Amino acid sequence: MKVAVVGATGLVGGEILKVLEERNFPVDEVLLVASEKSIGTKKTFKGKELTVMGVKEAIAAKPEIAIFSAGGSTSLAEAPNFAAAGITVIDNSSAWRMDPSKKLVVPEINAQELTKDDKIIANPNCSTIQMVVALNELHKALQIKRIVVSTYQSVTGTGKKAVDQLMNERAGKEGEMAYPYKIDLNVIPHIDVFTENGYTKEEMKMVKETKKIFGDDSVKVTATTVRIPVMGGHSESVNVEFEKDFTLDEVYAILEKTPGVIVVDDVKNLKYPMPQDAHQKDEVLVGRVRLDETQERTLNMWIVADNLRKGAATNAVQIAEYLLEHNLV
Ligand code: 11C
Repeated sequence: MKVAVVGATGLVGGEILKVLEERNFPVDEVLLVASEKSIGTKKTFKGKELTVMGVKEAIAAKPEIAIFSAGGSTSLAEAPNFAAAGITVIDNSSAWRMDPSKKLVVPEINAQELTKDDKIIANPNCSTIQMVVALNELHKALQIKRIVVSTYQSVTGTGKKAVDQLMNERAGKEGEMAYPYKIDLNVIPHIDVFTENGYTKEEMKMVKETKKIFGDDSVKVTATTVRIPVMGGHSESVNVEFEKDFTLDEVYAILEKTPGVIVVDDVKNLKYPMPQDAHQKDEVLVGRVRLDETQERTLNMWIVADNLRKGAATNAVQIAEYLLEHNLV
């Protein structure tokens, strides 16, 4: 099994290599792929030094799977070339997610939709993934009517330039700006570009991707996505209204058996999920679960996950694992 990691020098690319290694993904050869300016750069995988190559060389090497994390325009331009060569692409960008001919996959929820013919598979946005993983079993049992979500997103979601901006500001140093404003000691209610309706693209990703992953257009989602000066993970305050009645005990019982979820909810002992706890974990942490006292059949909850892990690299590697286990590549 040969796997190409396209965008290997980026933050998510680095995380994909770590996750492949940690999960002992059965790979004989990893091809590190990046843009012109990084060709020739060295990186280590399983103690071996590997040299970054360009896309043409990677396609010629015929890996079975290519995990892309190189941005939307590279995915649009290059994923079809890999697919045409018979290579299955798992793409982390937003390029293919809403294409009706492409599957948008969170393995715990809908990997069973995958077939051998899926040559470009979309990995959802990080803030969507952690929310749907936490809510999936509750949705199956109680049918979600409406979700109101506000996010508190780590600078790592933007990439290295944003991490550098935060660290430079903290150290009182000048440097390149990833955001239109200072991020340290600030909060920016703006992630990705603004769209016609006044929402940002990040907010609309949460609305549209949730419906597609659940395969249920009746689920209403409204989102406010916010960047905060944090690393380690994204946090979300989620208010969710269901069709069916429930008790809090039933909700905890469902969450405890939800694949990919760890319940961290013991406020008497000050236990609740935080990005510092989610960092480098593959699971989604859920806590602060309580009834919304202003409305029937409604819950408030707090959902935290490492956006570079389950929000990106881990989810992509889990898709690759599923393909392998089911002989789909
Ligand atoms: C962020 N969610 O935190 C973004 C990063 O559509 O895959 C991922 C963007 C995407 O800024």
